[in-house]
Amino acid sequence: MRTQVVIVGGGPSGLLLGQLLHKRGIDAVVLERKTRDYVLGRIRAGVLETGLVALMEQAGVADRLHREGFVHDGTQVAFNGEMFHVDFKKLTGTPVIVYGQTELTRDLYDAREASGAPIEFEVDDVVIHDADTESPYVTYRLHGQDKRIDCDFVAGCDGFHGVSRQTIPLTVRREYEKTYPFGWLGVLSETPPVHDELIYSNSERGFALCSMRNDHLSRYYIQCALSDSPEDWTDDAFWQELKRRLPEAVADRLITGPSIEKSIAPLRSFVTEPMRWGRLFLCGDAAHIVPPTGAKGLNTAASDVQYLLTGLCQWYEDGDSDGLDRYSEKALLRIWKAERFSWWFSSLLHRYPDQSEFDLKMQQSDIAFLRDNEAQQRAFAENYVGLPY
Ligand code: RFL
Ligand code: PHB
Repeated sequence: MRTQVVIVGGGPSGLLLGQLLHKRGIDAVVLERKTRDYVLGRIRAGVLETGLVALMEQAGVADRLHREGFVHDGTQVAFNGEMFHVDFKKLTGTPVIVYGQTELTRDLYDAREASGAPIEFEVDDVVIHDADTESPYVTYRLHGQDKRIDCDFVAGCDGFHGVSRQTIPLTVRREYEKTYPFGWLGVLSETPPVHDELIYSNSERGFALCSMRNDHLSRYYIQCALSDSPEDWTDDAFWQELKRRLPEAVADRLITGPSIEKSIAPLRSFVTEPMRWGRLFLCGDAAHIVPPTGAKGLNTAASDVQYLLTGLCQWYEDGDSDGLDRYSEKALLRIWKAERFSWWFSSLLHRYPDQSEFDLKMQQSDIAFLRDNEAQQRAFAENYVGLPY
């Protein structure tokens, strides 16, 4: 088989790229290791920048997002039992949209299915060959059969644990990583959200986040030890701990209920450079990871997709390689800024095991500065709603 672009990974990056290419008349085959239901069972991101929303519009898959997504004009930050508001709309003119990654991925799967564009699920042993030549190809196994696709380009959209990044030789690849000494315990519950905006809370017992998916579905997180497992936490223990980490007035309003999902995610900052090797281009979590504190993971994947789409369209439509040649440089410039923001916002809100009294004072005054200084709030808001592409 032959196609123009093989997309390894059918998560949000791969599906969005596939749909945008399809709209521009460029053929792609998506290869996904898991089943559709498995991918849709992963509860992840909830906050979309308007840049990602614009790409969903361009892909023709934004109708439900506009109908069901919540427009958030700001966010709440809590510390010392108080809470303050950062007004994104006033400071930047731009809101964010709260719409689950699960739903966005479902919309993209439905669109791919409706368009008849090829996607193979449950593929094994994907290997990318000759990426540093003009004739790359990809081999894999599907239901026990060996398959091969020849192509012009390979998009590595297979997440942090995928094969694409590993295809780039270690002599070329440079990796930057920071791990954090805690995780996030997340709970999804069929209860109304406690507030109409997200609440990011710094408390002496550790970080907490109140988020949502819709009017009757809430998503809450608390900082936990890396050694914890979800089974260690009964629903009761989770709700009690969450309440202790929120201002009293908020805790009193919190409606609790049985969890319908409970999981722990470690926090990591990670970037690989370059994001291109020959005709292989890395996109999304395959190339970089941020701690979820600034809600940047899915949104940085989207800017990669935009830069790669532009490069591929220039190549196919004008025979110009400039966009592809500059892909890695352009993508990384934006990625590192999102890495900085996510790292800073994480350091503002969590308790670290080795934090001294001095460190705590610094953290408290950093938050107070954000509360009291409009320039700082604007810088925060610009980062949160998404820096320009
Ligand atoms: P994904 O979603 O990991 O998808 C990669 C896909 O590739 C498949 N795959 C393979 N397929 C074929 N062959 C192989 N060898 C393969 N290896 C892997 C996988 O099965 C999978 O389907 O990466 P992608 O598409 O780059 O998307 C990235 C986002 O999923 C991620 O950045 C976000 O979820 C991060 N994130 C958040 N991002 C936001 O922008 N806003 C948020 O509010 C937000 N909250 C979060 C988050 C991530 C979290 N966790 C659990 C990591 C909250 C959490 C808790
Ligand atoms: C979520 O709703 O899952 C969510 C929201 C904001 C974040 C991280 C996760 O910063």
